[in-house]
Amino acid sequence: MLRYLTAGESHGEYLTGILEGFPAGVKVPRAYIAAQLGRRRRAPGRGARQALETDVFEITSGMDGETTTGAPVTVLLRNRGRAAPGFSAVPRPGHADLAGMLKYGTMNASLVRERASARETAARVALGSFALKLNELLGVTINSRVVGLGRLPSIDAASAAAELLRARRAGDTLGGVFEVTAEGLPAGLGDFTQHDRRLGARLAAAMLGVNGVKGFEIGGGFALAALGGMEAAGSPELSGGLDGGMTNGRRLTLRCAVKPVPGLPGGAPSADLRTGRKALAISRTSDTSAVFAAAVVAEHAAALTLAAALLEKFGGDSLAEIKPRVDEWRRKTGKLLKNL
Ligand code: EPS
Repeated sequence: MLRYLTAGESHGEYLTGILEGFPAGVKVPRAYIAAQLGRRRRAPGRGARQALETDVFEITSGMDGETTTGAPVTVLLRNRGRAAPGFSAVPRPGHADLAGMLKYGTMNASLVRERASARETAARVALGSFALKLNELLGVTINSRVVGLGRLPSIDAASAAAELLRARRAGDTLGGVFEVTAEGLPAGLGDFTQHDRRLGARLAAAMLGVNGVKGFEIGGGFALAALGGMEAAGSPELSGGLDGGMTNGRRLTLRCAVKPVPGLPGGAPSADLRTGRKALAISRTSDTSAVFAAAVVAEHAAALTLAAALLEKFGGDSLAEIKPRVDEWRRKTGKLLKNL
């Protein structure tokens, strides 16, 4: 079973990630992990904190040089923006602050925001880069792209940059929509025989686990609801690569809606929970939009879920054991799929 955990606070000493159940014999160059972390960190829409963080990391277990050994992999990312959590009894609306304060019985919103912060996603990307590499070596190509920003239903680099600049100047933030796709997935990953084995459900959990994601769809998604069965049957790609909770050999397409960053640079009306007096919740959040970074995080989160599903289907403790099984399965199922 492939599983992973992260730990660490946004402005704490380290972010830590542990990946367990990952096969031996997978070469994951340090430069590859660094490149993935860079994609997340340098995504458009980011604020001043990203100029400070370099996401320098260390791998302290589970690798022989640049190749995995099968033992748990530990990644440590040292934060450059380190600081004691401080104290604030004023929750920022739209963030985890209020619910987290109630839940953990604290008057200090800083204790909540330190862990709820999307800084944690750096650790997820570091671990996800192992999964992305495994997918790649098994012939599965995973990609992500932002398809909508704020009110712009489609974007290119120039229009996105202009919209981000406009929002930043106006003291506003933006949401957006991103897409994650996977090509080359063998058919039959996931399972229809139990609700929690459905790959769509597992991918939904991974996507909705990405900070700020509020909407999720597979293939035709919400638009499918308006189609007749006859119409839908003519476009099998609307299934988004999944039927009955299993991959069907087609391209996997997932879409997610990301909310605008709720912390506004100008502050938001709130209250001091100790006194009950009205107060302005000042946000240190300096990102104009999280959607570009979230797309990269989601790509890695999807890679982890797909790697888990591949390992469940094909088993094996090393890449040398797994790869021939995947190739053989592709040959066998490919012949049948060709007839359709
Ligand atoms: C975040 C707030 C900002 C972001 C941070 C996530 O940090 P700060 O409070 O220091 O301005 O930059 O994201 C990261 C540091 C990162 O590496 O993604 C938040 O509140 O979620």
